[in-house]
Amino acid sequence: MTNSQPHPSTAAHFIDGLVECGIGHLFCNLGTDHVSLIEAMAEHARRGQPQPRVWLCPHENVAIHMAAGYAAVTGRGQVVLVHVDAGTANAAMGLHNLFRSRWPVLLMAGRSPFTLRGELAGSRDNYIHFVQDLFDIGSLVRPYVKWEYTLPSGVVTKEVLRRAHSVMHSDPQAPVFLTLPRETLAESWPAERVATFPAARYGAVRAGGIAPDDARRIAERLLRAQRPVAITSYLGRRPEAVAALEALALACGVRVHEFMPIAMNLSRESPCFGGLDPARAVAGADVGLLLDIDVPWLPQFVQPDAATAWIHIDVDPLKQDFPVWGFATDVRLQGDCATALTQVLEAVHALADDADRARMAQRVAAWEAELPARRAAREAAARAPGAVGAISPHHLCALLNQAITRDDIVVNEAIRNSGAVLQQIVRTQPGTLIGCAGGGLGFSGGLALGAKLARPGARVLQIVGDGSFHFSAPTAVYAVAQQYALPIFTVVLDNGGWQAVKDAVLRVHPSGEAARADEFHAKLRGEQRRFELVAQAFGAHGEAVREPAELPAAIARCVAAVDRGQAAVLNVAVSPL
Ligand SMILES: Cc1ncc(C[n+]2csc(CCOP(=O)(O)OP(=O)(O)O)c2C)c(N)n1
Ligand SMILES: [Mg+2]
Repeated sequence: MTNSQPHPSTAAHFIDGLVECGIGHLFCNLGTDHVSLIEAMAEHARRGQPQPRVWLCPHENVAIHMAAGYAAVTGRGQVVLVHVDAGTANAAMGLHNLFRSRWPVLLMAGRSPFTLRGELAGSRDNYIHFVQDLFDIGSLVRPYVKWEYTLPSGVVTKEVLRRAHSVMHSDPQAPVFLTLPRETLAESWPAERVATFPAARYGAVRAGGIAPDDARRIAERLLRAQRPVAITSYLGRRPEAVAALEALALACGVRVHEFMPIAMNLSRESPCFGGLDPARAVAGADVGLLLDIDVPWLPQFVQPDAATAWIHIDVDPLKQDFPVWGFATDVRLQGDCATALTQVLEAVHALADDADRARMAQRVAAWEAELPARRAAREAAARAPGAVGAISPHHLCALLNQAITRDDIVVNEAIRNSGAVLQQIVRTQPGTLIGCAGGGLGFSGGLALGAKLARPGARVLQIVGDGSFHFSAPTAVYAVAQQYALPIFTVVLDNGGWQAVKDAVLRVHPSGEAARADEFHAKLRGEQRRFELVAQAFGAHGEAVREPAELPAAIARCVAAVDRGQAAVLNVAVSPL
């Protein structure tokens, strides 16, 4: 409320609406469109009124992924504020990642003023207001959101915010987009005209369980199966689902596999954990569970047995946002895996007899007996340290595994070295692995910052390819780490460029001209590749290692830096492409 305005501005109502939605953080990159919000925040602060905390992110790529990291760890949707079309365009790639990962984030952008001559407060007063006005700002992000809107009037501010919040939180979760015209934010409304919309009556719609008959039929099939398997990627986004999966796998002797996991779905120490190779999962399976997964295998390389019965339980089984999908299933059920698998387990308990229980226990015991050999194979893969300038990623990741605790969080953007990360850094606790289901590189810095903000007591280890590090807007990442004391530990796997691009060429043209010439246009090799200095420029501890023997001490120094509150970047020269 300013002297000239007897009532609070829409921007002030907007901040109150965010608080009513339980939004505690605003991940922001601001501009001329946000003037009334900035003013209202100052007024709120002066009056001691509650408002979300502002986290300034010098690049939108960081803001959008930081919000996503926080949402991934807490399960609570977050809000990002960016500048008109320019900020929206910068955030759009991140929005692709959030959409594919089903992370709930409300992206908001201001709109250029629509009045030119001072007709209303907030009217155009700057050159850029003419060039940043476009017909269809939503078109920049429409493929990546499930709801978009423009705030039409301050009087509905809280209704629109609640709607955005409830839609993004409803299953399957996804980002939403809201634009805020500058004059609308500036207009004032008496408090009694701006109604409140409580979650109790306007809140999200969550996926539930499955029909009891379906649960019973699945239980019967699992009890009859000789070789039941499950494949998942994102079931572990709900920690409760991890316990439900483990209990069902133990009760029914189900081998659980992952393909492209973006969460910790089952403890890697569980006897039921079957690894990351879908070819091994499908071979000989008689009953298969597809649980919260978008791509269970690559059909060009993996063909399941025709005789396998596939049961698909997923918060999003239709995959409506995939133009083609193409995985044949016999039973398709939409539901929350934590609830559905608990229902199936209860049916199993009701149906199983002593003979069933003994058979399952025997199957699990056989896997239990394989655990030492599995550990030995993992250690063997990590033993050879590699050479100077060509350090083995498995060796490095095994050392990192020793340096962190089971509750620390690993953010994986290791691309072609993801196998080493997933195999050597043994995750056993729900919520300790964050990957990204999208294909937009440069997500891990922001995700790591968001995870650190959400769980300050955990170390957050970001493992990122050199190419992906370039995409992550690293100066912005370490600027945020410094400004807000969010000490993340980044390990850059520098293999001299884009292994993924080289591998892609070789898959399609294995003995073509590019292979013969060894020219894949994938090498990034200037004379200096000092990723650690980028971070040092913004107050982080930075080290580079080319010599395998120097790794343990370097890792220890980085961990010590992180533990005293300073971000750290370890730039490791791994086997080059
Ligand atoms: C924003 C974006 N641009 C380009 C690509 C295409 N792309 C996929 S993987 C890759 C290389 C990644 O390099 P790096 O992070 O070093 O991992 P590596 O392949 O070396 O393991 C590129 C350029 C992409 N996925 N996203
Ligand atoms: Mg690389």
